[in-house]
Amino acid sequence: MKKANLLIVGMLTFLVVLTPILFVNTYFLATRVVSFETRLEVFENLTQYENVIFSSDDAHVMWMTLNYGTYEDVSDVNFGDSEWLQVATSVGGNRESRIFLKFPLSSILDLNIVSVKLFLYKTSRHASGWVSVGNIEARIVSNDSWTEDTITWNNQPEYTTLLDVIQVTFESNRWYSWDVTPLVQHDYVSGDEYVSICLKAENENQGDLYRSTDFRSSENGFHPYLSVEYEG
Ligand SMILES: [Ca+2]
Ligand SMILES: [Ca+2]
Repeated sequence: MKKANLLIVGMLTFLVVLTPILFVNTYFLATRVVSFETRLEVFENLTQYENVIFSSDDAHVMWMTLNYGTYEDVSDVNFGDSEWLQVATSVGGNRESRIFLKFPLSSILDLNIVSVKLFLYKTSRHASGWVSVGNIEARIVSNDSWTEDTITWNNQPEYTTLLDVIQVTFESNRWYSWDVTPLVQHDYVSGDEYVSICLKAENENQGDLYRSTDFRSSENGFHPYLSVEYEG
């Protein structure tokens, strides 16, 4: 009798403990499936257009970061396989991040390009206590020899002419775009194989103390892309 009681108590305890664990696990699995379906929808919507060019390389480079109260030099670290692309700047000088993107021009159809827009998906992810980076510039990078597996803060290619600047909203989750038409027209006419673009804070080392904005990288399902519009 006692043994049977113990067995029942044991089974009840097991169920009470196990049910919430199973529920939480199912919830997370369901969330993951939904997010995967959303990504697939994004890709299906995009790939039906022949005027979409996905990046071949995407990475951010970072100068220095404050890690649990101590400075860790990451200026030689490569972040090419990161799920995030970060633009950051801080007056205190404990972090500067820039994004570098490269796109193949082999799928450009003809010369009659009317407009080319660069799209990246921004997330609300940010370090605690940091605010939005505010305005983000797209700049020309003429050197296409960098790769996402080797680029670091210390070996980043030089950026030059400003292409476009846009304001991003803090904690927003959505696509943002920059007009990069002149660079793509120029490089395509010059017979260049790639366009390279740098995204950086408009005012590095000015304004609020800590500013950062994260986008999703190609490793995170929302691939940065160019949308090309042709004449006629
Ligand atoms: Ca990457
Ligand atoms: Ca180029």
